[in-house]
Amino acid sequence: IPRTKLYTNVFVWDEIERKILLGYKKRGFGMGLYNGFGGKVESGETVSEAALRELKEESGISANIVHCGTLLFFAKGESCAHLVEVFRATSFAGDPTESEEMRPDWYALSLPDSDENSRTRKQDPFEEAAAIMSNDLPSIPFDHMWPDVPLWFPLMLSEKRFIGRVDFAKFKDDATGTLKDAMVK
Ligand code: 6U4
Ligand code: NA
Ligand code: NA
Repeated sequence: IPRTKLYTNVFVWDEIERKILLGYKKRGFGMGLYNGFGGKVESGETVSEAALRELKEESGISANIVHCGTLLFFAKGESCAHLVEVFRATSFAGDPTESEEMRPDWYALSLPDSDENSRTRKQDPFEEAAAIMSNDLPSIPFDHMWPDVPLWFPLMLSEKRFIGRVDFAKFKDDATGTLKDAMVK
């Protein structure tokens, strides 16, 4: 069993207004990508405490959260794996505020493009209504997120629990890295 670093990642979305809060990462690991809010779990805190602390530090938002998935990341030649615990907010308070690390903004809630998603989207009246209601918001920038995101994002949005392993050819600080292989259930 490899050594692992433990991280959190929290997604806040609004079912009524069909929008989701993402942060543009300004520095460090994943710089230049959009993501939920999170970071390393520090000693002496629980994973949920870390999730709430990072969410607050990076976005200014307080929330009630539930755990929705676990992702284990490996990269070739790295001695350390990354374990990311993913949470979603069931309610939240506060105004999104830019921090040194993240620039938060709302995006129109949508699914990543896949043949299956675009087929169901056309038939889904809620998606159509959402497109109209969130007209003035940009859509989720999946092309500028970690490449594993489209694999589990639909499960998170439909409130299914997920667990997955993702293998990268390389972890990169400032780019998406190369996805070698991925499996999310
Ligand atoms: P410092 O700079 O030490 O304060 P910290 O905020 O503790 O950093 P950071 O920002 O490096 O930690 O945490 C990385 C964030 O990126 C966590 O929220 C987990 C997330 N993350 C890393 N790899 C990911 C991936 N492949 N897919 C994903 N999220 C990932 O969705
Ligand atoms: Na962080
Ligand atoms: Na942080």
